[in-house]
Amino acid sequence: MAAVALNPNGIAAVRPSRKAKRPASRRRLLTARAAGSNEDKPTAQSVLSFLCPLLKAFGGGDAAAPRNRTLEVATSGFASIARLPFGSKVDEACIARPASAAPKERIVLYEFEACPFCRRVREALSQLDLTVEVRPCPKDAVKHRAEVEAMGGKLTFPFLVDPNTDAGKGGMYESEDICRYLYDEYGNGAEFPEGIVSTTVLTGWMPTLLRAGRGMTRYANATTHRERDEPIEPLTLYNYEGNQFARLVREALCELELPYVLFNCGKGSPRRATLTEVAGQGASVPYLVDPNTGRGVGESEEIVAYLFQTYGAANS
Ligand SMILES: N[C@@H](CCC(=O)N[C@@H](CS)C(=O)NCC(=O)O)C(=O)O
Repeated sequence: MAAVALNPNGIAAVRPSRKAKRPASRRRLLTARAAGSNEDKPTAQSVLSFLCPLLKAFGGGDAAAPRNRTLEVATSGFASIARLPFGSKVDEACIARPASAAPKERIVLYEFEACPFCRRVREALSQLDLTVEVRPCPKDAVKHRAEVEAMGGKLTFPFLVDPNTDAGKGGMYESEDICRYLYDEYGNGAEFPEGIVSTTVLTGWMPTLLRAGRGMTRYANATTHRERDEPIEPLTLYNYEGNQFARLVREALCELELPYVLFNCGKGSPRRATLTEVAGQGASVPYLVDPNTGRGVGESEEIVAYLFQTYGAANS
C-alpha cells in the first residue's frame, strides 16, 4: 500500500472541503457544542480531584526518579488490555483514506495523559490514523492551561482546535462530541464506535488507576516554557494509543509540559513507512524526534530518561 504523502510536520497534504458530506443537523450540533457552550459536567472533575492526591501518593513523588521497569511495563500493559480493542488498530476506511482527505492544517489537542476523557480522544485519533499537535495540560501547567482558558473560557479537558473547519476553529470541549466530530470529518466513512464500552464509563478509568496518576501533574523541576530562554519546538512522537511503551513516553511528555506532534501509526497504518524513513528499517513505536536538540531516540526507557535529563531535573 502506498504511503500517505506527508509534510515535514507529519501532516498529510491538502484536502478539499468535505463540509457538504455532513448533514446540516450534525453541523448545528457540533457548532452548538463548540467552545463557549455551557455544558459543564462537574462529576468527572470531582472524581479526578478526589483521586488526584491518592494517585500522587501511590505514584511515589519524584517523576524523574529511577523506576521499576518491570512494574512500569506491566501496569502499562494492563492499561492497554483494559481498553481493548480501542486505540491500536487503524480503521479500514482510514487506511484507504486519500491524502487529500486528511487535515490540511495541524489540529491541536489540549489534554493530559491521565484524563480518561482525553484518552478516549487519543484512541479515536489512533483509529483514524491522524496526526495532531498535543499541548499537554497537566495540573500546575505554566503555559497550555492558560491558552485553553483564553480560547474556550473554562479549564476542562480535552479541548480540541481544528483550524480546518468552522465548527472546529473556535475550539471544542466534550470528548464524545470531539470523537464524533473527528469521525464525521476525517473518518472517510468509518463507523463511530457506539456503545458504552468505548466510553469512559466501564474501563476508561482503569489506565489512570493502574498507572497511579502518571501524566497528571507537572513535574516540579520541569525546565519547559517558564525557565527556558528559547521557545520549545514541538517534538514528534511516533505513537499509537494502545502501545504500552508509548504510554510511558506520553506520560513523561505530559509531566514535562512538552508540546509534541503526535504522529499516530497504529496497526495497519500506511504511515508506518514514514517511521521507517525517519528511524530506519525495523524501527518501532515509540520513537521520538526532538528538533530542539536534533536527537532521535527509540526504546521507551531511553526516551523517558532523555526527556527528564534534557527538560527536567538535570537542567534545574
Ligand atoms: N464530559 C467531559 C468531562 C471532561 C472532564 O471532566 N475532564 C476533567 C479531567 S478528567 C477536567 O478537565 N478536569 C479539570 C482539570 O483537570 O483541571 C468530557 O467528556 O470531555
